[in-house]
Amino acid sequence: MTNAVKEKLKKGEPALGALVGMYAPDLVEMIGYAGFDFVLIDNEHGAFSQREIEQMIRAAELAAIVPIVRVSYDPSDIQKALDLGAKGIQVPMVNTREEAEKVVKRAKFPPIGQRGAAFITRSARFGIDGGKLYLDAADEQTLIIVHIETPEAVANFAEIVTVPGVDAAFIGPTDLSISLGYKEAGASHPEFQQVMQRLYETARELNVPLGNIATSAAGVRDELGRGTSLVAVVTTSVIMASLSQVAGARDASK
Ligand code: 3PY
Repeated sequence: MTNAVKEKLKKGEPALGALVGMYAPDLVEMIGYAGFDFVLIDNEHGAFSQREIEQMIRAAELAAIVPIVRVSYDPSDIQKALDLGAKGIQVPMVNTREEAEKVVKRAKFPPIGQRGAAFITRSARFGIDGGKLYLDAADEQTLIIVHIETPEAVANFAEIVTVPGVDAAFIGPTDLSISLGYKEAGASHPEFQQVMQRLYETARELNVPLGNIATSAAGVRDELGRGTSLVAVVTTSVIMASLSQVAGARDASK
């Protein structure tokens, strides 16, 4: 059991993923065949049943990409996502070191954490090998990503990202720009970009991989250019831009 995204981050290589907030296993397969490294199944803003998350994870495995679940705020969601076979979790609104420590505790088995163990889960291959292989490998292979999206999280950034077990921090530019008061200009506001710049510098100094979203190929190039380690393309934005462009062809031909 390996986690190709975690391996890339360890080697200092960026990983490219796609954020999907709707139940669409076919789309997950397409993302894999298109060459992405991971799918970020967004159960913070998307509406999935646990069974649907399981099917999205299965599709990711089929297409050989790493399934990461952005869980909801409910703590039991971390356990459920990992038991269903997620190879990583992204936890929204982590604002303090204590919250980051709680996330690690929920995601790792004793003695490191308090994740409940069962040998019969899908992630443990339903106990076919006694589940032991999974228990041995899971803590090592599970990717733990904390979401930085409030002023409080920015103030506590260094303390949050240095919690042992946290593998990466992910910026939420929409939430962060709104909560910092840049609702109108959004993430493009120059002062917001300065905040981002400082987060990038601190992450570099601490050698912590940073993630961010992108909504286009140009956005992906920009993110990779500034050293973003985990780039998640928002599939809804890409699909809507593409649909709008195609629909626009009708108006252009009038
Ligand atoms: C945000 O931009 O706030 C997000 O949550 C996207 O990851």
